[in-house]
Amino acid sequence: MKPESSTREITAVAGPSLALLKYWGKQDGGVNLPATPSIAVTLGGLESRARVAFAPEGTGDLIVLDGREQPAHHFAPMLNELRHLARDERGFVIESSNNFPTAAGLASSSSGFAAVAAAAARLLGLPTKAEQLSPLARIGSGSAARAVFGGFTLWPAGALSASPLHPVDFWPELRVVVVTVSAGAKSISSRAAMEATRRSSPYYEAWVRDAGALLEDGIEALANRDLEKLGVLMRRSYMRMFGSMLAADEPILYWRAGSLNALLLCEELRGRGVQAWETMDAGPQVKILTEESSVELVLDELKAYFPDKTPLVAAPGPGVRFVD
Ligand code: 2P0
Repeated sequence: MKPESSTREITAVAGPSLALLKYWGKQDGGVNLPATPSIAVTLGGLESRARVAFAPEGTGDLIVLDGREQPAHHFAPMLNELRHLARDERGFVIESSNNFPTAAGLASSSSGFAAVAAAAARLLGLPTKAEQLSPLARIGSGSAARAVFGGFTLWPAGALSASPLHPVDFWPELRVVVVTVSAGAKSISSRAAMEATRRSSPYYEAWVRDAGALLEDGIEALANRDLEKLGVLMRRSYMRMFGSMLAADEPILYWRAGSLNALLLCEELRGRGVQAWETMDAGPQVKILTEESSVELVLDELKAYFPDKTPLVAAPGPGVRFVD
């Protein structure tokens, strides 16, 4: 026991990691080892905030997210690893909140686990550089391995950690317009959906093979800040990811009618020469990559389809950080 630190609490903040090329499926032989390589951008303005303190002596972990108690076993693998590294058996009281919809396909688990990993590591006196947090955050949720870094990241297939590709100010004109088609929680968790795809989709192996083949071109398009080339690759990645899910038994369908409307709008905008390249994750939301100069136009056009919605506009954001 370290009684001197028992009243301390640490707060960390992280933004969600939006995959440009997707992680979908896990390799055997470890926790959340990705079957596919992914590249991603960490979003600014969308935030998960985690406040972590030690639990009263003799009590276990208590985790509350947006006011609701969470099943402790979701967090146990990561928190146990942190305790093991610090040789400290105390439980944690964790209060976490998001300033955007939780569990609806906005990658809240990436930012949430990144923030919890950072705050708990600091509370335990462990090192808290992003590269040290990445393999720990991964144990909580795969995409959190990327969310600890700001800017643009790479997470190779089978890797324990993600790594930074480009810093937050690498592409200042890039914007991500987030259309919240439906704010309810998703029907199936991404973890269960990934496993069902691996287990039952006849297209899973093809998906994994092809995802690897997209990587080199994706890294190059990003290095050149070539939104058109990157956009083409992003579409291949997410469409093929969903192709593998649709072929699962039972089929997995995260899309809603509004998702398709947003996709068709992007197609139409590109036909008019506007750089508007959409991607989707494990939920109905649509994220549109565009340039700052086209944001107003994209928002105006979206109004016709989504008159009662105000899309969020995010830019590349910083990695996990501590607040007083
Ligand atoms: C990604 N997604 O690359 C992909 C694309 C959703 C679609 O990572 O089981 O919450 O915790 O490792 O990271 C969402 O899945 O899954 C995700 P686990 P995670 O961002």
